[in-house]
Amino acid sequence: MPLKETDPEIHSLIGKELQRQQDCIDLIASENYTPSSVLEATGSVLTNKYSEGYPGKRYYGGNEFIDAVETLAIERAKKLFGADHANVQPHSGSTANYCAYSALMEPGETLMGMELSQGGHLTHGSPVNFSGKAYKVASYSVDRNTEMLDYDQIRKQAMEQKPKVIVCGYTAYPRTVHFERFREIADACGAYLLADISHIAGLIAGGAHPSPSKYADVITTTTHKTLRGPRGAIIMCKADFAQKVDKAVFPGAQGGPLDHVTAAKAVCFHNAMRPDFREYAHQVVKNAKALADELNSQGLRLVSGGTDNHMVLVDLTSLGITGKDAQTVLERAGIICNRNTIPYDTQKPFVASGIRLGTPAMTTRGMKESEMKETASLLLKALRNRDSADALSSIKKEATALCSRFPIYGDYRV
Ligand code: DSN
Repeated sequence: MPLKETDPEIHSLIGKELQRQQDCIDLIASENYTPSSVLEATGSVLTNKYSEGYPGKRYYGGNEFIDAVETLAIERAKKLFGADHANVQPHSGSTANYCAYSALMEPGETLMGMELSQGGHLTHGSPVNFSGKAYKVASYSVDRNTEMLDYDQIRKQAMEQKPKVIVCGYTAYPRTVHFERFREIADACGAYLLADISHIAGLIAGGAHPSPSKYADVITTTTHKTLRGPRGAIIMCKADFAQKVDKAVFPGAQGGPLDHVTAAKAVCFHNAMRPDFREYAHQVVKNAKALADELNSQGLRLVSGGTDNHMVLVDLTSLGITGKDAQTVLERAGIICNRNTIPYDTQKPFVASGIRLGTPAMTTRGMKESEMKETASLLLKALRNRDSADALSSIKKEATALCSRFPIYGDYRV
C-alpha cells in the first residue's frame, strides 16, 4: 500500500518539506539537492539487508549483491579521489572522524584541529564532543587580521605541542586549504595528517579545489554536501592504514552498514566523475564569488574579505543584528541559512555575530551569477527591513518566484 494511504500524516509532512525545499532559497553551505538517482537508491530494498563485515567476509548470508554494491562504491571512491583505500560504511561525518582517530591514536594523545568557533568542526577537538574528551586537544586559530590560516604559526604551535594527529579541513572557512603546507608541518613534528574534506569534497572531485590525496594519511568526508550524494560518510587512506581504518569502523564503532546508503554513495561517485559535475563544481565557486562580491559591494563585511570556495561568512556587526536573529528574519523572507560564529566572535555560538552562506544547493538548481546577485539583494533587503512583516512577506514571494524558475525535481512527487 502506498505511504499516502498507510501513513497520511508522514506522507503529508514529506510533501510539505518537498514544497518548502522548492520554494525557499537554500543558502546552507552544507546542504544540497541529491539527484533522483540517489533518492531512488536510498529508498531501495537494500535497506532490508544485514551485512556486518566487508565484501567477501560477512557475518550473514545472502550478500552476493550487497558485496557487488559495496565493491563498486569502494572502487569508485578510490578512483574519484585518487585514494589507495576506501571504507564506505561510516554512517556520518562524526562517526568517520571517530573511526579515523581510533585508527591513528590512543585516548590521551594529542589532537590538533581548528577551534570550533574559528571554523573547525565539533569533532576536531571541541570539549563538549568525544574528540575533546578522549584526546588532549591543541586547537589552532586563524590569524586575527587576515582571518585566514597562518601556516607558520600553526607550524610553530605543532612543533611545541607535538600532536599525534593534525586535522585540516573545516566547516566555516571560505578559503583554499593548502594541504601541502599541512603535510610539511605534520612531517616536521612527526604527526599523522587527517584531511576532513566534508565541505569541499565535491569541489575537489570536480577540480575546483586542490586535492589532499597526495598529502594526507587519512581523508574523511561526508557525502551529502558539495558532493551531492546521500547523507553519510566515507574514509579514505594510504594503504598502510587500511586495516586499522577498517577495524575501527567495523567492529570498532559500527555494526551493520546501511547498504541502501552505500548504493547511493556509489551512484553519487559515478555522477561526480561525469564532465557535467566538473562544470557544477566550478560554477559553485563562481556563484559564491558573485554572492560575496554583491554582499560586499552593498556594504557587508565578509570574513577574510571574500571566498575561494563554496562559502561566504558574513559579519553582521555593522547591521546591528546577531546571527541568530538574522537567521530567523531571513527564514521569514524565504531565505534559509545558519547563524555562525566569526573568528574571535564576542557572541556565544548559539547567538553568533555572523551567518554562513553557501552556493552548492542553488547551483544544483541551475542558478548562476545573476541569480546570486538577485539573492544577495533580497537578503540585504530582508535584513534592512527586518521590522516590517509586510516587507518580509513580499520578499518571500520574490524568493519563491525566483525558485519557481529553477525547479528542484521537475515533476517528482512524493
Ligand atoms: N553540520 C555540518 C555543517 O553544517 O557544516 C557539519 O557537520
